Amino acid sequence: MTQNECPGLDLFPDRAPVRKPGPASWLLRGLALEDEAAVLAGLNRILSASPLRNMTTPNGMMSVRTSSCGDFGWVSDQRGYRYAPLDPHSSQPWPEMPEVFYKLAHTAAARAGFGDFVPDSCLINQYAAGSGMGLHQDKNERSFDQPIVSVSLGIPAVFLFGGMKRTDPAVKIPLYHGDVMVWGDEDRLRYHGVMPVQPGHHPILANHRINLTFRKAG
Ligand code: MD6
Ligand code: FE
Repeated sequence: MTQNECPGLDLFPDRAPVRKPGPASWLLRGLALEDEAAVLAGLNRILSASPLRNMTTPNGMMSVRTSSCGDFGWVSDQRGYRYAPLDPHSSQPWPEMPEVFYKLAHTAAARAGFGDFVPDSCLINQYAAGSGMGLHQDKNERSFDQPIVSVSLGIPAVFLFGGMKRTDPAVKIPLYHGDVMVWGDEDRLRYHGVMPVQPGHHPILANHRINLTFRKAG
């Protein structure tokens, strides 16, 4: 059925189950809700082993707090960004990626046409009201053949999805608890960012937004 045969479909375009903000970009609304309890349990387990912390970048302190799981964690300091096999706080390997995280990332990628996504890194970002992330490209990974899978939990945020140049216009995509974004192929190096998060309350994650970003880093 086309949208014309089903006019109700575009009444709430914001809440449509699937949106395509680019030729190889997908927004899968609520996909993470299918395994919500297991995902939140996995998150708690990771954060008790590798707690959230404010990392520094060459431009100063980040407003989001971060941790990681999987074979590689995303780390940043005055020297810049990179993937590292050990948590610099504990000098231990990052917590193992929970099976439910892996399954969610793999399923999301497959729905977006990336059938062989094998993430080895999951970055966890925690946003409080006022935290955001400037427009940037994800280009620290060894190969750009694999997509990025980004899971939103907790209070909503507005995702900025731009073009291949920093100055290209960006579309604003509101992301809610359970939404999953996937981008790859010709969209893999698109600029993206997160607008400063508005104050809010979520029944489980209270006044925070959590973002899980899955990648094949190594
Ligand atoms: C987000 N994060 O937190 C999106 N990219 O919703 C990112 O896009 C990101 O946190 C590269 C490195 C770290 C990040
Ligand atoms: Fe990014």
